[in-house]
Amino acid sequence: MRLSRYFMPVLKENPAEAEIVSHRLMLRAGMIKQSSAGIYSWLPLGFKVLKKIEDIVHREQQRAGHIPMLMPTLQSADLWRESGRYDDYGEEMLRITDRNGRDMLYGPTNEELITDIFRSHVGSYKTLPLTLYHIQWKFRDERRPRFGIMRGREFYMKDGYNFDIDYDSAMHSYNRHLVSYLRTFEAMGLKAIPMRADSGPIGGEDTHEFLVLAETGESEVFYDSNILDLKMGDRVIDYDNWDECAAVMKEWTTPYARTDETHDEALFDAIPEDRRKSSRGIEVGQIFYFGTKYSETMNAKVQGPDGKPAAVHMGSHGIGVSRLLGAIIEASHDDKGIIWPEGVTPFHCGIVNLKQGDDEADGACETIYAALQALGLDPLYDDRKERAGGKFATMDLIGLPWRITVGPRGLKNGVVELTNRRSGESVEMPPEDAVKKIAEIYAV
Ligand code: P5A
Repeated sequence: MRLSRYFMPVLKENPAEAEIVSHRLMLRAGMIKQSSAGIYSWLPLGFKVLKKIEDIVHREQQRAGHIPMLMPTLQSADLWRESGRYDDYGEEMLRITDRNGRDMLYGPTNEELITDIFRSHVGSYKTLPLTLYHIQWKFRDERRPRFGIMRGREFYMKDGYNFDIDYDSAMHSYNRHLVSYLRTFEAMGLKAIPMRADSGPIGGEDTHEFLVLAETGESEVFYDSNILDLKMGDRVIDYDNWDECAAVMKEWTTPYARTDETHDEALFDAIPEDRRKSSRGIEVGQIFYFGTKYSETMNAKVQGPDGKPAAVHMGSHGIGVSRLLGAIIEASHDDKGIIWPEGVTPFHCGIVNLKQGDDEADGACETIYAALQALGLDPLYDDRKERAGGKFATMDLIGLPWRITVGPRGLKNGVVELTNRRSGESVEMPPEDAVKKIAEIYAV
């Protein structure tokens, strides 16, 4: 993309309404625009990162054997009356009446809708286990939408639902989700810690939240610092292997890690003092096992192996896809702007032309731009007639992990400069080597 033809309305001033750094930087980088309280338009740069995050979520879900689909945003109130949650959900639910006077709602979550789909089409335990998921907009009429897309009213969520014949199989689904979530967050360059939590309006007893540590987080968390050393890395996981998934679950849930809702002082005090940590965290995902809560009330039964009807065991599993942008920025920025991890960056690298209009500089930039594109990479070429300082400030603000700087002085010696956004380190090299280096980084 050529910046001169892109739509990236960068703000020079700090927007007064932004209380936390991620909100401020997303507004300043022209990624989002508020349309009303807690509801945002995703401008091209923000939309690009949202899609990158969504792609990682899809990839890891499908690796785990979960099946993608799409359910609507608007749901019939009748299904929620069946489960008993229509009244329970309270003021967070946006209720709508259609032209025929039918009660509808903008879905805050989809347990009822998926249970209805399941009971309409599945009659036998032989179809199980089954996990369906989608990534769809949700609406929760939060009392205090704040921090930009971090606590929105309209937000983008991955929500998945498992159907199993019994408790043991459902526990494997729970463990499998935990493993896939660990991998998902790591692929985004995030450390998200699973913590025993409270199930709230979704219900059930077993639930873990995934928290990214950040001062601006809304949750108070307590943990054993040993958990920070754990990593999924590139280990190969057989998602059908119950023991393997259970072992990962055990590894990650053995060190103490809880939110304030389930915090246990006695257990916490048993940890050696130097490892006892408390801080704030951003909840980027949550997994639930709630057994037959919905299958009983909504009569979602299948014929079991003994020929008798059995209510299926269910869980639901959510990732805050839009919230993740904020969480990543909170975890990865400096005083100049965002620093995107390579896995989610909107463009693979920036190209800064220090002297737009200079034949040699323009020519070298065009060659680099074309070479990167030919490799299937997506560079952002700042081809505007602007001062170098302004171009650097924009690149730093929008946080592309790599920048290639091209100017007449370097070109005289046959070199351009490759700069890492995080370390600030610059290395001079011939233009072809810079392209090769970027290709290596993104393994193309
Ligand atoms: C699990 C999937 C559920 O709704 N039902 C379907 C279960 N879980 S949850 O924890 O309530 O939400 C899942 C994730 O969505 C994000 N989230 C939000 N993001 C932005 N703005 C909000 N107002 C908001 N509310 C929830 C969180 O990341 C949460 O973990």
